[in-house]
Amino acid sequence: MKQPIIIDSDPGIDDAAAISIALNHPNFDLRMITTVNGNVGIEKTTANALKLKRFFASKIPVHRGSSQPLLSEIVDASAVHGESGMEGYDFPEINYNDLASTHAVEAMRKELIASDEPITLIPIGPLTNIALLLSTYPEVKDYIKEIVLMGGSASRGNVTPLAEFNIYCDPKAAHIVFSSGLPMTMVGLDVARSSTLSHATVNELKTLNKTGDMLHQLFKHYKGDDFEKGINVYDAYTILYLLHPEKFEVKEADVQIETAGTLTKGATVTDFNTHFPNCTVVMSVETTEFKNIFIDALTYCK
Ligand SMILES: [Ca+2]
Repeated sequence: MKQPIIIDSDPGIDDAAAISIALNHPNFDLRMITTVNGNVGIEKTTANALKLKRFFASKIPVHRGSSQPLLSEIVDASAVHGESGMEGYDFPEINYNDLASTHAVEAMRKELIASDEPITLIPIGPLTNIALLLSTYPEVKDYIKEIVLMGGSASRGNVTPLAEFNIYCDPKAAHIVFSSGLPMTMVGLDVARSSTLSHATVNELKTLNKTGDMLHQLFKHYKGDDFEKGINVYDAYTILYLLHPEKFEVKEADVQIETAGTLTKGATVTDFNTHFPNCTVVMSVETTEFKNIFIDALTYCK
């Protein structure tokens, strides 16, 4: 049975990998892509989502969302993803007629309450849109199956010693989402670090299909990792976890967000000894298994 999902994203090179699979894999019923300020500003992340929509000639609606975090200052990651946020591939020209007119938060609310079955939300950027959705329309919680997000870390961070980028960008939003009481799965740096895609695997993508070629060119411009040593396709782990949860090691934990710390802002404080877990933390996946499920998922793309 197809899993109904909504992707909330700030594309983003690794977002492009996640979206490619979500748009094309027969196990998913992707209802919409919503965009958020994150890796780059909202105009660019929205343009990048529209580039992917064009690339796949997809009918899935793209809705623009929040242009800044709830309270914190904007931080971006153009140093990692390039000036446009998805540097390295010559995408077809976008057409703003492809952009849906409704705001992301309104569109998610409408889709959720009209859905016959609960929908899984997959945030792969800062959690601003999801926090606004849950605080503005708490009644939508009844229509959300679970939230499977890319963000956080049970150990070290990447943007600061203790904070991962998506959570660091909007810690207040993350706090709202993690305290929502909804079933949560944190797909963070722990699992991404457990199974880096090797340089050889990334090179295999080149000849896999058109999508593999597109991703290979984007990955070459990804400055977050050393391309020669291999890369982490962070956001794609959410989608691959939903396809093959049995391949991943998980642990239950209580995860709280540090919103006020001066050195620790955005840390996901993860307690595995709690009797009151609020979150499933995805810890690891075996490297060869991960490579196989990633490549297999991409074979459904053009
Ligand atoms: Ca992202």
